Amino acid sequence: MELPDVVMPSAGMGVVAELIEQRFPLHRLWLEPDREAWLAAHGPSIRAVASAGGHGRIDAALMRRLPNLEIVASFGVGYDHVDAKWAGEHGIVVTHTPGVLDDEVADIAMALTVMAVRRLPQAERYLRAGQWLDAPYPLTASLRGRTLGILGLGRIGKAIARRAEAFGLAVAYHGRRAQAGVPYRHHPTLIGMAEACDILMIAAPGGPATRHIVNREVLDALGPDGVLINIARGSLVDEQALVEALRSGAILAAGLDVYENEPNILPALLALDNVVLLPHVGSASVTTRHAMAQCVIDNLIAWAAGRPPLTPVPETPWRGAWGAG
Ligand code: 8YV
Repeated sequence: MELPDVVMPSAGMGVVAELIEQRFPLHRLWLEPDREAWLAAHGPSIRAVASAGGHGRIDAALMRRLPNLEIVASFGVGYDHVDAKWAGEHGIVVTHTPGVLDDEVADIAMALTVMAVRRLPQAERYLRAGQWLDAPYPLTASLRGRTLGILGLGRIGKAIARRAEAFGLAVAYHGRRAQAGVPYRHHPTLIGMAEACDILMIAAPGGPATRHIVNREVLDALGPDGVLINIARGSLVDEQALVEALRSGAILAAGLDVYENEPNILPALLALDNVVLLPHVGSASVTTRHAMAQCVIDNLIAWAAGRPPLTPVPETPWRGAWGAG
């Protein structure tokens, strides 16, 4: 069987390209000196695109240049960088890498929570600066008696909820509808949950439908003892409103792993002392990134063999092998 060529539009995680290359002829589009000329010459023969994460978009403009495209195998559980709606409308299947990263990301969610509430990065800086020699580190807020409200109780949200229970936190969630068999309190509105909880944990997908849903009103509802944690996508938060809320004391603190315009961080956020900032490392362990990369490859292998891809996104259900009717 002749193996189909795979195009990777942007660099992202090196491990993805390495694994693909062991199986398929791979074209690294970002290394082409004239991308447009390459697409004009080779676009019609390309049936598969792989995304290795990072910040490259796979939009309609790119997919139009590949008129015989059948699959976009994307790295990461979130796929807001892929225009999946357009792909679905044009018979292209998009796959992502759910499940393999839930525990890793949930660990970081809890780590950020403890770091933000107990001011651990600040405490470490205090020690390194020799200030402990002069006085003990100031007392902080506590997790005791607090309620964690999860925005988006999907696979990752549930992994966070299990950890939060072990921490002794009360757990609630907001999503479009109450989920059967879930022991946590459901809040039909985000503002209602923000009012009722102390820590607002964002674990919902990015994209236009959720853009800036954590806004000034939600942050005000969270209140002066409230803490915002985001391990999902920066686009869900109005960052200007967050800066204002942190500056004015409208909320106590925040812990962020993701940003609206990453890797560019608002200078105003960098200047604040009551926010903990991580460089999008939720899933970034060798083990988990490797499992995610393997999931990208497994989807491509299944598709190339005419089998259903393993993890298509809901917008692009598998409709059978190309030409199978
Ligand atoms: C990755 C992620 O860091 O899975 C996701 O949606 O955000 C992360 O696990 C990202 O895909 C790498 O660009």
